[in-house]
This record gives sequence, structure tokens and C-alpha cells, in this order.
Amino acid sequence: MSLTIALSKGRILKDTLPLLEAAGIRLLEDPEHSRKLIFPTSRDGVNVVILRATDVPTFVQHGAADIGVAGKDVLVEHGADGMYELVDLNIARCRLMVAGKVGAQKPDRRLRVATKFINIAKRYYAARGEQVELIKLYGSMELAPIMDMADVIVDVVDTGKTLKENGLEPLELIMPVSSRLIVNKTAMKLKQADILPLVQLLEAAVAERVAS
Ligand code: PRT
Ligand code: MG
Repeated sequence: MSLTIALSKGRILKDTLPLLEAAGIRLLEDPEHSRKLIFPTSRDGVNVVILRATDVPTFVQHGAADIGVAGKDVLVEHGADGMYELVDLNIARCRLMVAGKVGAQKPDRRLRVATKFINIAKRYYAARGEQVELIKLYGSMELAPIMDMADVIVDVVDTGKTLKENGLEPLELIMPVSSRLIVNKTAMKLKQADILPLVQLLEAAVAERVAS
């Protein structure tokens, strides 16, 4: 078989590796301690590629990777064209939230919103009939309200510690987030015999993890 699985370093990798192992796929080398981008596994023909989290849907959409694991936040922001979202892996859970400076009042002018989730923020405020000014950032969103560049941020929150340590507080929940198994639509047709058993093993591993 020939199967390429796209993952990202950090929490998704850490939480996905045990699930893959339960499905009989073990990496031969630890990606956290390597500069390689393509990793062979214990299963002949199955390789894992390590990407930036936001690039995983792109590689799966274009079929460069057959399968991937990405946060729901990243998937909704990117759009689901060309792929199926097959399994909620229930890992890397967090919440996509609006956050702002502790105690800050809503301004009388247009709200300025800093985020890397431009599409999600656009839709969220449009659905509420609110006109906002969106400011695209790629990281350290927390700085925007502190430095008075924005009134609020849209970002993922886990423990809330990062917000707190920067004088910010969560204000509104946009959506709960967990990581999903995504599959390229064409790969699903052509490699069904390889992909379906893997999906079933992963589903079983997730169910077992949730139960324990
Ligand atoms: O780091 P890089 O810029 O490459 O990309 P990334 O930050 O999107 O990747 P990564 O690996 O950090 O996150 C991958 C996915 O993990 C995200 O798309 C989410 O679906 C999920 N996830 C789960 C999180 C968190 N929890 C999380 N806490 N992603 C980011 N964070 C950030 C949060 O924004 C805060 O800055 O981690 C920091 C700590 O969070 P607190 O609330 O626990 O302090
Ligand atoms: Mg990160």
C-alpha cells in the first residue's frame, strides 16, 4: 500500500501517535527530534509528513497527503473542499473564543478584531449583523489588545492561562474545537481498501481512549 499521512508537530503529533500505534502504525524515528519532514513507519508504504498545522488541510485537499489530522478551527477557516472529515479524534481539545482586556467596555466605534481566523471571524460577526474591522495576524494575538491595536482577539483557548497572564479574559464562545481525521476525496475512492480499515482502527482507538 502507499499512504501518506499529514500531521503537525506539537499537541496534534503527541496525541495522534498513540492512536496510530493502536492502528498498527509506528514511526521509526521521533519527529520532535529530527529535521526530516517525511517519516517512514513500521507499515510498508505508509509515510508521515510533518507540516505547519495550517498547511495540513491544503496538502490533503490537493492530494499530496491522502489523510491528515487537523484542528476543527483550522478546518473551518480553510474550508472542506476536496476532503471528507471522517473521525472526531477527540484530541487537542480547546475552544475558539473572542477575548479582550479584562473589564474593557465595548467601544462606540467599529470593533477592531485581531485574529489569524479571518474567515471564521468574518462569518461570526456577519451572522450577528455586526460591522467590524478585521486585522490579520499570524501569532501572538494576545499582544493586539494590550498594545491597543485591537479591541478583541479571536483565538483558541485551552486552560485560559495565556489570556490571564496577559491581562485578557474570554468573552464569547465561537465553537468547541477538537482534531479531526480528514481524507482526500479521490484517495478515498482509489485507496479505499487501505484507508477504510485504518479509519476503523482509529475509530476503535478513539472510543477506547474516551472510555478509559
Ligand atoms: O504553532 P503554529 O503557528 O505552527 O500553529 P498552531 O499554533 O496552529 O499549531 P499548534 O500545534 O499550536 O496547534 C494545533 C492545533 O491544536 C490548533 O489548531 C487547535 O486545534 C489545537 N489546540 C488545542 C490549540 C490549543 N489547544 C492551544 N491552547 N492550539 C493552540 N493553543 C494555544 C493558545 O492559543 C494559547 O496561545 O496555546 C496557548 C496556550 O493555551 P492556554 O489557554 O492553555 O494558555
Ligand atoms: Mg502554536
